[in-house]
Amino acid sequence: MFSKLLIANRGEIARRINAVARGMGLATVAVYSDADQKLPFVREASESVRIGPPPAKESYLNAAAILEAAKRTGAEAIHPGYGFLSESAEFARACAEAGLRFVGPPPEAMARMKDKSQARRLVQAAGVPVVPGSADVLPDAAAAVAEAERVGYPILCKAAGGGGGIGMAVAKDAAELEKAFRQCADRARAAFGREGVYLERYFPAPRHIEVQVLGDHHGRLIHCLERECSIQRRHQKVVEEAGSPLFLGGAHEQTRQRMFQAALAAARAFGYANAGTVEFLYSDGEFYFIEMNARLQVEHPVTELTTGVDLVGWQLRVAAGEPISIRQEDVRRTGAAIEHRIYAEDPVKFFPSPGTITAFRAPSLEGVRLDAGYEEGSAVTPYYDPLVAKLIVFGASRDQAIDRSRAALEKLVIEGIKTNIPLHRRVVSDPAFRAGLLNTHFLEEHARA
Ligand code: MV4
Repeated sequence: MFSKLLIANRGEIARRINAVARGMGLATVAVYSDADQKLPFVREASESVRIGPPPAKESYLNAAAILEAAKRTGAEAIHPGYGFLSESAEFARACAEAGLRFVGPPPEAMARMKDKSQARRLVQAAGVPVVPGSADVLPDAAAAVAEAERVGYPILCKAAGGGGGIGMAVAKDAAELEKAFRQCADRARAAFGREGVYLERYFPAPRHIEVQVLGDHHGRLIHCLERECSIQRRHQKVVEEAGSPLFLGGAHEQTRQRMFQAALAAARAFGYANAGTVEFLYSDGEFYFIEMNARLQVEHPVTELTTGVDLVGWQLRVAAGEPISIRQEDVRRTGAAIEHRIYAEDPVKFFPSPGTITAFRAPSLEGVRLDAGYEEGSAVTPYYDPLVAKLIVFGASRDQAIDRSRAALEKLVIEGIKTNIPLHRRVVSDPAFRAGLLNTHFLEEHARA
């Protein structure tokens, strides 16, 4: 194991990685922008290095400054967290060239996943079910219309350079597809500098279910069961659970097992190692691969709490070259866990709501944990993701987890900024949520103010 880890991230995930690393006896280096100097993640690390002004491009995305900080402090490994440089194959390569361990998959695997159309082809060839769609990106709107005749409407145009829903455009017929194709290409060019667009049959109200995988550099690969992340707004997840309520009481067990096998096959096709997530859509009894994420996910704690697998700890051990010693048959779920993402946003208009947190009181309740990037007196600035905290709740059953969530959300106090806590209170009081009747449009139909 290496002895000093640089954490190339901020907020709650930097604190979480720091806590795990320190617990394993490692020294840690925090890097921070001028906007974050007073945040707890900076203070809690063994040492800290300023990397630049507030804009992410000049700080948390500034690979040169981060590598320089690693060199100066003698760090031997870099954990990128999520977002920022976590899915950059170039950064992973630059780490290797600088003699540093990148805590993540091999750069080659990251490169294979980056183009979402190429990723589709690759996993399909490995026998993984994908959404019916085009085999490749299409040269123009006319080619898209021709291809759509084969695939069938409604059609969803997706940006190959993207992922996470950026640039997607729906079309119900050929006339709409002409427009949707151009719109998607334009958005892709603006967001990623590449305009490749591919087609998929559009599912109007799918569930989003994902499978956690964990591989090492010795050919071992396991999955750590599923999470359901259907409750989202504009591609921002809001509530995540382990396991999926779809599978409560042993329902659809064969489908679930096939999904796990598909996730392993996809990860193998990419040559994956370290922690990753394979995303599926589920609709009418069938599941379909949509993309794989080459990083630790925001919602990983619900998997840790229900399987007992220390994902961050294993990320570090795998990066140090250790083999995974967990056997697949020993990965079993106990209980249920729910994560509520608390965002600094206006609960009605959903605008970001920066400001200073004047009161921050976490509930002290059985099975309840708050992973926060901020504390009382902290400034939430407009430069980064509006996530201020994750309320993570464990219960022996899903019903108990929901009851605990309700109690915790009643007690949770964050003042000085607007947050979406009221939205979470409505979600956990909604009969459809209790019944596990989820899809990606849940918030348009339920838990309304
Ligand atoms: C879809 C879809 C319906 N049909 N693909 C959005 C994020 C990206 N990872 C894939 N996404 C979707 N792909 C087909 N063919 C609906 C979504 C989608 C979605 C997926 C997961 C979680 C939330 C979502 C919200 C809206 C749309």
